[in-house]
Amino acid sequence: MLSASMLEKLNEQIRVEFESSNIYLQMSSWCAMNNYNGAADFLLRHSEEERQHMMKLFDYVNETGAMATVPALAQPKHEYESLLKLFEETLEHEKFVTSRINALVDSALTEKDFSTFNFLQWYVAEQHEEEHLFSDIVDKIKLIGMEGRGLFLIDKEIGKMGFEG
Ligand code: OFO
Repeated sequence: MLSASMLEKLNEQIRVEFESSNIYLQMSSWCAMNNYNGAADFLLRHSEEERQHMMKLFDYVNETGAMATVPALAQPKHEYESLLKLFEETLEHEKFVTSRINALVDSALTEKDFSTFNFLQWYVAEQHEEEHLFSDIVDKIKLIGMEGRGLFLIDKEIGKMGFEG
């Protein structure tokens, strides 16, 4: 059984994952409009992954007998200076999500809520993967550069990334 404070925190994390899904969906749209079709596909897939992260939390909360709540969501920003800036923002966003997961793990441990602590380990591993993935993309864009053919190649490369989830 979840404590009232743990329920509130898990519902808040549901909102964070839901917003992540929408942020990446909006980014995908910006990429499609700017003809970065590889990045658009990648971000669309990632948006779906974030929805799955949200649903995993949603199911967990409901399985405990408490009620997961569907949150109100802020509209994501929809203007980006460049593909590099956009992916730098994804990396910053994932670091923010990691800090939220870490705070949740800390609360679960403090409360001796070992079931939630155990459940959250999946997210700890996932955040490690995601920070690595986005940091890799930012490094690749910087390395290949955004001039002419470089931009075409990096977009193609991004389109192939992250399929393993
Ligand atoms: Fe991209 O992170 Fe969810 O958890």
